[in-house]
Amino acid sequence: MLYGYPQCPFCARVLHAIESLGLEIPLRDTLRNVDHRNAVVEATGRGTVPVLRIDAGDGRAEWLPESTEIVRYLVSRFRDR
Ligand SMILES: N[C@@H](CCC(=O)N[C@@H](CS)C(=O)NCC(=O)O)C(=O)O
Repeated sequence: MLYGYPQCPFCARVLHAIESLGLEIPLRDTLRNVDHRNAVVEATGRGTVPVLRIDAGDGRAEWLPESTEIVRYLVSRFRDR
């Protein structure tokens, strides 16, 4: 799950990487939905986006901020699928 919004250039960078890698990662728009923005603030302590929520599958989640770190993570995990 990616938290952010398309008009944000840092989010757009991540969205472009997601598309290039052929991934389907839903966008939770923090500009349109205050609940999504609040979730980011609660998880990271700030409202800065993009933030990637990585669900472990057991109910736990890791929240990864910073566009360059998110792209790095996605490329390293999914490039050679
Ligand atoms: N270094 C961050 C910068 C992200 C950033 O500045 N995002 C802006 C939107 S484009 C933002 O969330 N600003 C509001 C805030 O920081 O509370 C990254 O690369 O992800």
